[in-house]
Amino acid sequence: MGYRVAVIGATGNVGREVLNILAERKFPANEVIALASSRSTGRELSFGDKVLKAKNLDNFDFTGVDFAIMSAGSDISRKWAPKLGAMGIMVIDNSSFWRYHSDVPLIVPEVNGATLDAYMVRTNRQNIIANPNCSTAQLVVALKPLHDLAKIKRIVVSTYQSVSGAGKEGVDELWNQTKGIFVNDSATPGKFPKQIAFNVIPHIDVFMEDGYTKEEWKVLAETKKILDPKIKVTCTAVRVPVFVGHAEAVNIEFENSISPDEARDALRDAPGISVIDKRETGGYATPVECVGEYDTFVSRIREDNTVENGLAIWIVSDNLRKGAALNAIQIAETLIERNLISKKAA
Ligand code: 11C
Repeated sequence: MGYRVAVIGATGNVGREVLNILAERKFPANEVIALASSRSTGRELSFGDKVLKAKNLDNFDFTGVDFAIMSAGSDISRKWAPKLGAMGIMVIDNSSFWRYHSDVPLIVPEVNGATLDAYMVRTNRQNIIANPNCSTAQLVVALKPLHDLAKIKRIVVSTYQSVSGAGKEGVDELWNQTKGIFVNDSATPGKFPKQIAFNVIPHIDVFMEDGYTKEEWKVLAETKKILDPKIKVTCTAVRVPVFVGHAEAVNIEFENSISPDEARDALRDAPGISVIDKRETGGYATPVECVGEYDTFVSRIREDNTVENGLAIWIVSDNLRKGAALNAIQIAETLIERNLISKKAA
């Protein structure tokens, strides 16, 4: 007998990846239920070699459900997560709504999965676990082994984020603008503030008072919450005309000395990381090669000699997988592995 898993927002980019990955990893589920808004009810979705029909979230009876994996945006998470959590369902939430609440854990299993033990023995827990923003997830996976080795003081991050981070509308807009320019030289912005085809846009999410964008602030706030609040973080987040896969150029300043070789060895030994770093033409990872992969790829590991103990690295990962769906499922797997959840239907 396995777990009952409700996938909320199952028809979106991330929800469909959640279904794919649950099937691929043979998650121990005896039932997976695809839930969506009334507008998408009845839509057929692939789940391994089966097809699931999306059910209406508003009418669904959650009795007996063990996990709710939510990827339906902040408004739905704000409304539903506390109700489901109060029913004893473990809610794993992909939206940003709960991430910054001090009593909600923000988890990347390879980095801080062990903190779930303390959370799950707390009597006042809300049963809500937050999944980070895609650009943070891959960043902290790569930083963790380096922080353990030489203590990170400061990072400067520049992101190169694919359009799938902005949902299906973002993917459609890049496709339509690319075709439009090829056919008759027209590209109408809609989802993105400027033309995205054959362009890059230094603006993701809303602007904040200090001139940074919310996406840049998320990288800062989430890195501190997941990895270490003492690390200083500055970020420039940029949208690029790539369908799937976020890349990041990161300059890291350490407290202690660390060579590129030491960093490479530590990264090779760390979970969830593939090092591709040949220092030759093509000897590095790019977004198209990481689509559909679980790992975070680290390349271009070299000294940054503008600071005392500095390294520069390049990080690439599938933003719909490690950045969202995969990480959420790994959180559920971590709860099971650490004996932190029992099946309701068992
Ligand atoms: C993007 N990183 O690429 C965003 C998408 O806070 O979960 C994810 C937003 C979030 O546009």
